[in-house]
Amino acid sequence: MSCKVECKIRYNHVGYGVKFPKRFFVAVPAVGESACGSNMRDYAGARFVVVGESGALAFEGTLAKRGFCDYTREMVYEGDFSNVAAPGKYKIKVFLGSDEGTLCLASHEFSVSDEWFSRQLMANIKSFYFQRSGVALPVEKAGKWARPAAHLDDCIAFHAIMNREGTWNAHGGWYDAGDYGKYIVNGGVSVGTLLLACEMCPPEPTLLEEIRFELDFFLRMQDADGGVFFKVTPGHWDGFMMPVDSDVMQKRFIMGKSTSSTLNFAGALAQAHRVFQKLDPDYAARCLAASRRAYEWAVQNPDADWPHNTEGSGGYGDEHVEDEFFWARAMLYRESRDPALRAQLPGDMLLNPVQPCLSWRDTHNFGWMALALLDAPSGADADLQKNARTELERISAEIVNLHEADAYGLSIRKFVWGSNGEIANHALTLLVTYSWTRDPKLLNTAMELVHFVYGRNPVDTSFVTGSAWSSPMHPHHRICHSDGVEEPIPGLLVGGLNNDRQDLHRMAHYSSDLPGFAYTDERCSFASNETAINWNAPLTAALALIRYYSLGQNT
Ligand code: 9MR
Repeated sequence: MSCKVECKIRYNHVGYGVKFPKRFFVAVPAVGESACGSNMRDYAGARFVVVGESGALAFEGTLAKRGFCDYTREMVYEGDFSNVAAPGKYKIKVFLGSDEGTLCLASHEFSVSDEWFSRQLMANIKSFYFQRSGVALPVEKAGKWARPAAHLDDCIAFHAIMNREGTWNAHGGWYDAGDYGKYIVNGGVSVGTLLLACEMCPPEPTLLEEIRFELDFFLRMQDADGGVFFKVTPGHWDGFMMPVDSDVMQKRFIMGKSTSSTLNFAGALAQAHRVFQKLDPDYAARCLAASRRAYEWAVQNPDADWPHNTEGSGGYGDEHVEDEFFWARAMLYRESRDPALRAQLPGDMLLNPVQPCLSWRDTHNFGWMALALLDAPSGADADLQKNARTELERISAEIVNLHEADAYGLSIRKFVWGSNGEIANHALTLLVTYSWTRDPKLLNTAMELVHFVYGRNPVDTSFVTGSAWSSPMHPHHRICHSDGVEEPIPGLLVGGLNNDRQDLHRMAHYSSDLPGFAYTDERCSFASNETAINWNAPLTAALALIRYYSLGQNT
């Protein structure tokens, strides 16, 4: 017998790590009648079981109340089955009936394993490969998502707003999201986030390849004077067509050269020096020199505006570049120990307080993390590092407190465009702090946040394409909708809950007005169902670090 009211079971649809706490939720709406009893009924103490593949009982327990969720108007209960530690496939069954023993809820099969960290990590890394622009993706690597080279961008004109003759080679790099734009602001935070994972744990070779693909594009985007162009944009927004067809329809242009894009470049390229130093010293030196030239340009041009043009590509307009200056200076200082840069860091720290997370707009934490991860600091640098670590510890404690106070275990308090990226970024902040504190609470909370992304959420969706039975099938992603393949490209994280619903005019069908249900798996829903590299990057980094710190190895 199943439940007539919408009592819902919420769990990670992919799985739980062997050594981690394992919790699922039962959510009971605050309005309406229930076959399991009225809404006022307290389900604390209701029985649940966890069964293995053969149906054998693996665990038996009772629900405990977590609290009321105001963004879904549900009472949320929790079942803890952390004791199930044997790797395998399991299902949860919950008995909510007034008549003891009545089954109301059952989960799909999920795994208890450490293997899924690697599986999802590799899918995430591969999604950056699928975002490659300008090159063919052969069948041997891309399977049914193979496609021919298009958008070569190796000889494109400057957009009319730049009033500049000639052409430029802006070949390569990743498409930003579901659109075909290539942006330095946003490319910077994405590649910087992935570089962070690479400097904190031994990197996957394929991840390094992808990072280098983007960095090569970055290097091409630097002008002769050191400034860095803002973006490569099509003249108009592309329809839902493949890149080869877009090439037939319209031209692409270089647009803008701003302080923000130049500093994104400087920060990311200085960090690239750190990661590639041992692997390819010449390349690393080239990255560092390019970073320095970009930084000098930004110092000379601190108010160079971004192109206020959103016909064909997104804005990524940022009025505050103090945080980008901090990012660039801290990363450059770490690589060069230049005293002139050092002298400005205390001021940067005052001006750019630590944040719960990174975003394309707020890059403060790259500065804080660079200083927290200084190697072998001595004298005044040791104080700098101590200060940075203390601040990151403070913000991490806040994230943990927010997580503990929320019925779904979330540390964010608003659902904005790309909330899944924000959640993954909170996890990343915790994991960076974990790298020196080794406080298990930080690692466990990071994992709890990741559970939301993979299904333990109010909309019962594992937000990464191809990850589970509930994954998005209709992401707002041009290639996914025009490649003739039914399944979307795997490993793409969609934006997720977004209570601002900027796509209502496109007839997106949200199931409820409540913030906690502001997601719809429809192509038109660019506000909740688009994918973007800056959301995928922190999830990739979080998975790599969770795997590394929980298994102490890379497999
Ligand atoms: O992620 C961006 C979000 O923070 C902004 O509010 C939104 C509107 O400016 O733009 C989002 O970024 C989009 C970009 O402008 C164009 N490519 C797709 C990005 C994800 O939707």
